[in-house]
Formats: sequence, structure tokens, C-alpha cells
Amino acid sequence: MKAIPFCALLLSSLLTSGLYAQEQNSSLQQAYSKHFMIGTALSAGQIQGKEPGTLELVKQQFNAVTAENVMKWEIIEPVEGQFNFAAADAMIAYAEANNIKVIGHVLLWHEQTPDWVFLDDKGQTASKELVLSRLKNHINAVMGRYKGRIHGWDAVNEALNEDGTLRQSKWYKALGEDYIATVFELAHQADPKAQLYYNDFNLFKPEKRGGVLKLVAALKAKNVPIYGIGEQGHYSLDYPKLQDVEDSIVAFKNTGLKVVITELDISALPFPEPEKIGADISLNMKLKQEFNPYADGLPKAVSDQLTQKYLHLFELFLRHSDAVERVTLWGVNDNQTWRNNWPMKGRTDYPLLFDRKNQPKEVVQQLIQLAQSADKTKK
Ligand code: 9MR
Repeated sequence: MKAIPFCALLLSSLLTSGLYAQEQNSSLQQAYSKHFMIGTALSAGQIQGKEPGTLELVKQQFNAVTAENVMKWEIIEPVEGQFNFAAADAMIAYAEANNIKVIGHVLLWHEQTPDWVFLDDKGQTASKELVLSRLKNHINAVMGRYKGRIHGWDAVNEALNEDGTLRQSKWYKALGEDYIATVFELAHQADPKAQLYYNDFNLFKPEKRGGVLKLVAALKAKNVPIYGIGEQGHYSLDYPKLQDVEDSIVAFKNTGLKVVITELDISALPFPEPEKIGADISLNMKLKQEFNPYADGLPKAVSDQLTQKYLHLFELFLRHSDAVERVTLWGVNDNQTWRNNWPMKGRTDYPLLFDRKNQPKEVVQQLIQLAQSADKTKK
């Protein structure tokens, strides 16, 4: 039987007593510095400084940033050979000036990839050689530009179906099932120091987790340079069960790879079709107000549930901090979160750690205190 670690005991006292941190001055990234990095995603508008206070807040609270969208293929290379580096350049300059690590997102994904990648000059399906040369050019151009300046890349994103089988994406159809290994090889050649991750959602599901384990075993058998597994973490108050998250972290850790929590957010809203939970962006349901119950504010009881879910998850991440190297929130504040628009547009959700005015939620100080207490057991 596992011993109950001190931070779990502290967590239960926090939850029952509602105690606040004594060291109010600390920030998330300082508090977690002995355990793992604390990251956030940044939108294009936030990178451009259009949201008052956000860049200031990010440099206090976070020590890793991921581009929410501006490094995706359709934005960074919308037309073959024409690159839009301005927004990525700006994010990296900001990060470097503030001692923040940069995470590249994403080299290859079946979404947000322009059609031209898969078509020849006659508009017909492009040959394997042509698609491969475009992939190579893309990776070399983007990773080459930022060589040595990116801590890690989500190299391949969401290549698996929910049952753990390989998604029959355009990439798969064009390049065959070796394409994942190819991306890791090309990426490693382009920037040998960058950590490379396989990133996906719903990895708490045993079948999908099994698909990742199979993929990792195949990559390792061929000495493919994969560094870690990115568990996205698009969760809700009702799911997943903590045990399922823990089982996936342990299974990934046992492969010898590192684990990164890459896109954490916890929706406070009811999910219309529970079998479709996850982050499949092709889902687009019609807005129904019954699924938007907190447009005027989050009731205290629900906000308390959100606090507890975050605390339980971080307690789990702390317990596995030998493998968990980073926890990245998928956004800074509730104003700028994809959750307001998925799986239906126009809802008011509360999934992040800072509210719509960039004010810390109650949970922030509690998370800080949780880390400070875990420090004491780590010394
Ligand atoms: O948060 C992102 C949203 O702004 C974009 O419209 C969407 C499509 O590019 O992608 C969202 O981020 C996704 C991430 O890139 C991959 N995992 C799922 C994320 C949420 O959909």
C-alpha cells in the first residue's frame, strides 16, 4: 500500500479548513520551482499586448509559454514557402527577455494544415515524395529559425483515435504509418537540443493510453528521439477520475519518458454529450442556454468544486514530479479561452486560474501553499 504523502495530508486540511497561504508574495512559478515548470498558452492578441496587464501577469506567474495558435502550420506557413514569423518572433523575444522557456506548438497536426500541403500543382492528391519534401522544408524553416531557443516542441499532435488506433488523417494517408517517426527524426536533425513530445487529449482513457504506449514502444524500438508525452488535460468538474489521470502518468513514466501536462483547463460547464468529451475541434454544436448556466457569474459552490479539482490535480502532479516536468495551463484567464466557444460558441466558462480581469482566483494562493508545503518534504 502506498504511504499517504505529506502534501496529500496538507491538501485535505486545505480543503476542510479553507486555509490561505501565509506567503502571499510568492507566485506560482516560484512556488513550484523545485517541482516542475508552470506554463501558459498565449493568444495572438495577448502576445501583441492587446490585453491589459496580461504580459505583466505572465512574467510574474509563469516560466514557460506555448503559442496557442501562432506557430500552427496554417498561420506560420499559409502559402508554400511564405512564412509569417512575426507573432512567433514577438512571443520568443518576450519570453527570452523575461527568462521564460518557449514551447513550440505544433509541427504536425491533422487540423489547421492548409490544403496545399496535400495537393500537387494540378490540384490532385500530391505524391508521398512531394508531401514529405514539404514536411521537411516546413520543419527545417521553422525549427531552423529558432534553433537552440525552443525548450521543447509538440512534434506530433493528436495522431490517435479514441480507441488508441492510428487516426486515418491526411498525413497518415500521404506518408503511411511511419510518418510519426519521420517527424521526430526530422525535428531532431533540425534542432538536436529541443525536447520532442507526442501530444494528445483524453489520455486518461485506458484504450487511448494503450495506443500511446504502443506508439512509444515502436518509436523506442527504432531509437526515435522522443523525449516525452504531452497529456493535454482538457478536463471538467465531472471528469476524468483522478485515478485515471494517475494511471496514465504512471504508465507513461514507466516507459522511461518524461510527462508534460501541456494544455490544462477545467471547464465549469455541463458537457452536452459526455461521450464526446476531449478536445476534438471539429465538434460544433448549436448554442443551447441550458448548457450555459453561469453567464452572470459562477456560484460559490461551483467555484469551490473548481478549486478542489485543481488542488487534487496539482497534488497528484506533485506526487509524480520525478516524471512530470511541466504543467501548462491552456490560457491565462477566463476571458481568453477556447472553452468559451467549444463544443458550442458563445458560452461563459471559468476554466483557468485567473478571472476575466486577470485577478487570481482563490485557488491560486492555495496552489502556492500546496507547493510550499511539498517543498518541506522534498528537502
Ligand atoms: O485554443 C486553440 C483555439 O484557439 C484554436 O481555435 C484551435 C484550432 O486551432 O486550437 C485550440 O487549441 C488546441 C490545441 O492546439 C491542440 N489541442 C486542443 C486545443 C483545444 O482545441
